[in-house]
Amino acid sequence: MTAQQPTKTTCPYCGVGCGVVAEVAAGGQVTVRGDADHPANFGRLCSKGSALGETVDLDGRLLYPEVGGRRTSWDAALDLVASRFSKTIAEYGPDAVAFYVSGQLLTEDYYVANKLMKGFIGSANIDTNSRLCMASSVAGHKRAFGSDTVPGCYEDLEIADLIVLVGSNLAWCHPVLYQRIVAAKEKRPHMKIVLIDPRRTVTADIADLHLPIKPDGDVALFVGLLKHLCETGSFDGDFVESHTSGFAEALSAAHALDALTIIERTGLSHGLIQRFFDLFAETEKTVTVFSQGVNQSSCGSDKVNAIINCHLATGRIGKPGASPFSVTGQPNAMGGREVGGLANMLAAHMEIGNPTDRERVQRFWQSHTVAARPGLKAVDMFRAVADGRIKALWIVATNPVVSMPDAGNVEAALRNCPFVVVSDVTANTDTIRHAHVRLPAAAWGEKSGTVTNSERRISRQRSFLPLPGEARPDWWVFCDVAKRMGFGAAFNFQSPAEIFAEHAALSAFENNGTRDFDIGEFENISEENFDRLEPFQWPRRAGSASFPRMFSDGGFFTSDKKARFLPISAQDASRTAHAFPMTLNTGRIRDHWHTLTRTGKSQRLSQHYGEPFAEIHPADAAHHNIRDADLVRISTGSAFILVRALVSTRQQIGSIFVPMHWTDQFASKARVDTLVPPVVDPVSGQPASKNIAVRIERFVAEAYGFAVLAQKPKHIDAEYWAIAKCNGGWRVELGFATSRENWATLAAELFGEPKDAETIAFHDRQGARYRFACYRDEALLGALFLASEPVAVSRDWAVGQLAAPHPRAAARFRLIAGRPGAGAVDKGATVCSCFGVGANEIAAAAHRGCRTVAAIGETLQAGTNCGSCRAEIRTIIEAQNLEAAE
Ligand SMILES: Nc1nc2c(c(=O)[nH]1)N[C@H]1C(S)=C(S)[C@@H](COP(=O)(O)OP(=O)(O)OC[C@H]3O[C@@H](n4cnc5c(=O)[nH]c(N)nc54)[C@H](O)[C@@H]3O)O[C@H]1N2
Ligand SMILES: Nc1nc2c(c(=O)[nH]1)N[C@H]1C(S)=C(S)[C@@H](COP(=O)(O)OP(=O)(O)OC[C@H]3O[C@@H](n4cnc5c(=O)[nH]c(N)nc54)[C@H](O)[C@@H]3O)O[C@H]1N2
Ligand code: SF4
Ligand SMILES: [Mo]
Repeated sequence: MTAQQPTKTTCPYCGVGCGVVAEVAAGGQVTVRGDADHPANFGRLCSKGSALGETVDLDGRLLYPEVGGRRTSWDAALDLVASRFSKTIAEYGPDAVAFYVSGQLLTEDYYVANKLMKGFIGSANIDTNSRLCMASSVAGHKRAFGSDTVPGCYEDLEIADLIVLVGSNLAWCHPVLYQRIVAAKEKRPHMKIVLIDPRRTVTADIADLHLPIKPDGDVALFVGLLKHLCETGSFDGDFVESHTSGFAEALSAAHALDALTIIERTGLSHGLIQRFFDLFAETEKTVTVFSQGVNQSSCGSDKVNAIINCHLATGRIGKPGASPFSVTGQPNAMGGREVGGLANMLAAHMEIGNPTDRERVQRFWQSHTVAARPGLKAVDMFRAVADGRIKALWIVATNPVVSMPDAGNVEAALRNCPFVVVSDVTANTDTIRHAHVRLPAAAWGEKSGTVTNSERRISRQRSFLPLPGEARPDWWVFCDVAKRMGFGAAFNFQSPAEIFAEHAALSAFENNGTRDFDIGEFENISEENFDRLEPFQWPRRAGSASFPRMFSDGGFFTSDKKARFLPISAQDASRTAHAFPMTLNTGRIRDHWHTLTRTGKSQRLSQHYGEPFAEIHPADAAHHNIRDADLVRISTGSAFILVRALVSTRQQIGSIFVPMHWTDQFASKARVDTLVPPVVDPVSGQPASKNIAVRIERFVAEAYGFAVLAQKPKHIDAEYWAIAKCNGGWRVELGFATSRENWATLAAELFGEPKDAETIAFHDRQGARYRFACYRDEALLGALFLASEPVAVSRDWAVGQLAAPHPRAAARFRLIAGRPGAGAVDKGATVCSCFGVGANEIAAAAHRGCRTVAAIGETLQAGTNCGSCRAEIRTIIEAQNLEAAE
């Protein structure tokens, strides 16, 4: 194999949409660096983007089509899919089938899926994981602007004087935008940042003001802000008069909310609220960034409109440094909205409820039918699968058994569904295990097309790896099934470029400025020009330039071109009850992506957090007799999970935070969505994944364990286990309800019974500690540490032993004693995953005098590559400074 020319493409993770340059070395090794020319990141990358090269191997890939768990040909698999869908439609009508797709599809994949369902099958039962992600923002935009338009752009974050982050953990979830803000604030120190989040996240470290709001207190806060803007005369009368309607009604709804109720609903002090209100009122250049703390709520759409109301009142919309800004999660959440991938939308930002739009799209597609009404939104769709209304379901590029609310029932629904097709890149997921037909999809690096990021910028994803096994791109699979269902003429695409051209043509079709989404410039794009396509922002009408911002002079997409204020009243959002007194909040961590199918393959990214956890305030922990590192059982009436306790003052009293990432592939019982009830926002249908009433208790374990293993164990028999990739193998955390007479059987189960291996064991009866280690020649095959307390062995050191040679007996005994030898340093929990630097090393360097993040970088390299850990480094330095001052 010879080295290839570098390929410019786009990161497949978050909605920042960073440009990357991928290189394949002669040995096949992939390296990825930031693309200095891409306007989203100008060369920067975060920890996930930097580790992309580690996630493209074929380990764990689904490479061949399977029916009933057996390998088959594409022909046989697709014939079966097409005939079962056609038969179900013939027998029960088009609404008896459904597609559940994903914001991680490319626009071209998405376009053909939507065209097939809405234009040819004739049902709108296509919904997407964007329902769990962006639906409330879409609903809010449409209610206010008449269209789903994001008015601002990334540059606004650098030129604003005030950035209000609402329900966004930008430092971890949109790290390159966070880095851009940090850099801008260093240049313009007067820039202020306000964070509104119940938790004091790492993002709080750059905030001038943190409002630890009560769960779902945001509506009250922003309705209160509107009232304040009015009372202090801080609104833009001209803008309101010329470009909006409904101001008076919105104000009168706001006036119904008195100051005491705002304090009660937000849980914030009068002083904090006033500081925020004054700052907002006096700062013209204000950007309000919002994300899942806003969207994923039973009042998510109202939160969005309460925020937009304040921007409309002040005329701060689509102006340099002044806009409301919904940041999208997935790499192509926006592209999915553009092709109409949600059940209540039609292609190219047209309306499924509008007969003229429906007729226009049908004419353009030259189809015999078009869905006449909106289809089922995700939660209702899985309900319909459960009660048998949907009899054939095709799931593409999403893992709903993990990520949907009511995940236990979602899984049961799939188990009972007569026909489930799953297209995925991964052979084992919690969802694919229920598929009758498994279709191997081409992964990032192998597929080609476009994605749209949070600032409406469309960029190319380009392939640089060959298609492995028999994997095929998703667009090809949809088109092939459409052909087999008899719709060949409309799906005769030979390449993503042809699909993109049709999508562009539809966006411009009879548009004439009536619809926001128009990329008519590209309706005749050639293969060659598609290959060369540079990132650009929409709209891009034929013959005209892009608009970086929209609506600064009105021109909304409502019938009278005016934006709508929405009258909003704030309800009490508390959900806790006597039996379930704690609020469960869920979300993301820095180095993992969703259901771990990709970041779980990287040992670097699995170091930051190696197991599922619950963050608990010390007061709640004490109340429930839970100590740091204990196991904790979190339950609702019908389900429970088991995770590690992390006691932390970042959490507010009464709330706990659990990440969404862990699946049955990586832990015994940590699918947090089994606890999330199917409660949705009534307007958007988006689930409320951040405010769930639960009970917590200490899981009384008689024994705890920790193991490092060169090979992944096939089966683990423990009430609690969590497995993560590490350098040289796997690490496993264990918890047992009851201790065992004979732990040797567990060791045999974990290590297998390798031939020619030498096992040494150690049993300390007094301390109730057992240790096993297993060697072949000088290599450690595995080590197991058990104790009656959470195992206090340095994880980092133990993992390091997998790669180290063990020639001498003394070192072997030191290992089972669980103690680094003299001179061996315990690095502590990994903070910088790019260079593998641990918390203890940073603390020691800070103690020795490195008192800035830059100084730590010079000494240890930590924080000098992607910079995602810089906020955590700062926290460690500050803790050292405090210690020094005491
Ligand atoms: N590392 C990483 N980055 C990612 C992803 C990932 O999996 N991993 N996923 C991507 C995707 S798809 C998405 S959608 C984005 C999500 O990006 P974010 O929305 O930033 O991430 P979350 O952690 O889901 O939630 C954000 C914050 O909302 C807060 N919150 C909870 N309830 C409330 C509330 O009532 N009010 C307010 N104001 N805040 C509240 C939570 O405490 C949390 O800190 O991240 C994207 N980026
Ligand atoms: N409790 C709780 N639940 C949540 C959230 C939360 O904050 N809290 N967040 C919600 C949000 S915002 C989101 S976006 C969802 C995300 O949840 P999911 O979409 O379920 O998560 P992913 O792990 O990204 O799943 C993507 C799947 O597609 C596969 N895949 C990757 N690339 C391709 C491809 O090119 N083609 C095909 N066919 N398959 C591919 C991957 O292997 C993986 O199985 O979770 C939602 N669920
Ligand atoms: S911020 Fe990180 S995850 Fe998001 S697109 Fe950029 S490199 Fe990828
Ligand atoms: Mo998302």
